[in-house]
Amino acid sequence: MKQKVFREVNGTSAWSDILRRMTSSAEDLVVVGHRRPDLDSIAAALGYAWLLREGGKQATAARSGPLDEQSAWVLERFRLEPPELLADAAPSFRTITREEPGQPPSISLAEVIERIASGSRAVPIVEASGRPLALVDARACVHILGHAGARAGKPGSLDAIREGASRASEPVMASHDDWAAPLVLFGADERLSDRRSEIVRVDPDDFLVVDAAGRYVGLVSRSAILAPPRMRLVLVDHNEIGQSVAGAEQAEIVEVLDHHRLGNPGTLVPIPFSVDIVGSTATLVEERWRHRGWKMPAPLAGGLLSAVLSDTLAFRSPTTTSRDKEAASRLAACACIRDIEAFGLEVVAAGTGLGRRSGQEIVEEDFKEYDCSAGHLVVAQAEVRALIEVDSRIADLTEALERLRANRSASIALLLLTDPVRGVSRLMAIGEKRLLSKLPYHRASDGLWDVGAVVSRKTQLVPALLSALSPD
Ligand SMILES: [Mn+2]
Repeated sequence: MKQKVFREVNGTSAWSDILRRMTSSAEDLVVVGHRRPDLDSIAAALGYAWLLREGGKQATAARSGPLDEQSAWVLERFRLEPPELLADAAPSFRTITREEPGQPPSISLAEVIERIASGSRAVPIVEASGRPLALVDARACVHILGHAGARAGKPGSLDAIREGASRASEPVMASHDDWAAPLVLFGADERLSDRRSEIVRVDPDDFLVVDAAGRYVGLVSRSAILAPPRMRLVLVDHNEIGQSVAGAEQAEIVEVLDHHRLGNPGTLVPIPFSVDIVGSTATLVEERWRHRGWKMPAPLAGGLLSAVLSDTLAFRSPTTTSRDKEAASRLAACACIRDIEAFGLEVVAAGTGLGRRSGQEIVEEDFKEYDCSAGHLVVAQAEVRALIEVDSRIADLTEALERLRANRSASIALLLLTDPVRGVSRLMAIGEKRLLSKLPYHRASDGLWDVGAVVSRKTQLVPALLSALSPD
């Protein structure tokens, strides 16, 4: 993996600033592709976020996982910055934290009251090390006054308040044990939904937020915890929540631009929703640019061209449409790529192959699940540099596929091993014998099925499987 274009910024200041901004304004959009992103998800997110920004919107491209080798190669080839890594789209405490300067343990009750009188809702008391000790709000101040003066009379009487006030220059922490409630601390990167129930049982309206090392970060209010602003997601190259970034179910889906089967969640309000039968989402992004009549930046055109070529296996996949080819030729002209065919093979060859990845990484990188009357199917796909690469990996891939089948409680699990350059595949399958015997392909001596020129799981393998396994 090329470190140069591999920027993990989630959780650090740059991305957390973006995160906070993204959830603070109704205008901010996050454009994100599917989990285990491929080049189409990466390029479509960049290209569509760019288009939205050209149109005057605030949009940030994100990715829901690490860059694969092909995407890293393409981004470097065209000097494109990768989308930001978005690990979780659910609202976290960080997204609603407000700044309130921490005060030293020596601060007096009088100084705390002065801060509250001038607008602070609560005053955090923080050690020099950053560890928070207490949060003093108006309710606590009144309690301290009444308690301090209780010896001079009934709490709340004039005598008691005068006596309490005479001690207001003492450090507020001196009487800490008398007034402090148990300290509730929230981690900046914790999901609100994981800890929301804890505030039901306690009184305060404000709470302390700490970082992973336990250092004070800021305050959150009860009202923000109960009704947080939600991240506004534009989904590209997928529409199913199950394939989306973690926490997407807690975000607001504001638009979908995709070329896959439908499996979308309902929305409360109508949203722009575009799913079209083309070979890549990058094609749809190019068409949007063209319809606006805007000139696309050359590096972006290069990235989108690569995505069209990657998803269509350089036009060899049966999912390829004339619209993909037309979009590719316009993108190639813009990116100054003269020989699309040759460049397409370069892009496809930049894919990983099996390489040094473990069997488990290979089978789990890209699998989809299907239900039919014969049972539950899990169908993984991996690209190889050449089919011969498979020979030395049959044992560990079989073992990994068996584990995947057990984990997903599937009747059978299949792994389509595709050589995209030559346009051929071999199929590995394990599971219930009654189903394996129905596979519509010839089984070779190595135990794998020879599926010939099948390269598309979506349009070739799965339809053939489903009709063979459950003929009705
Ligand atoms: Mn795609």
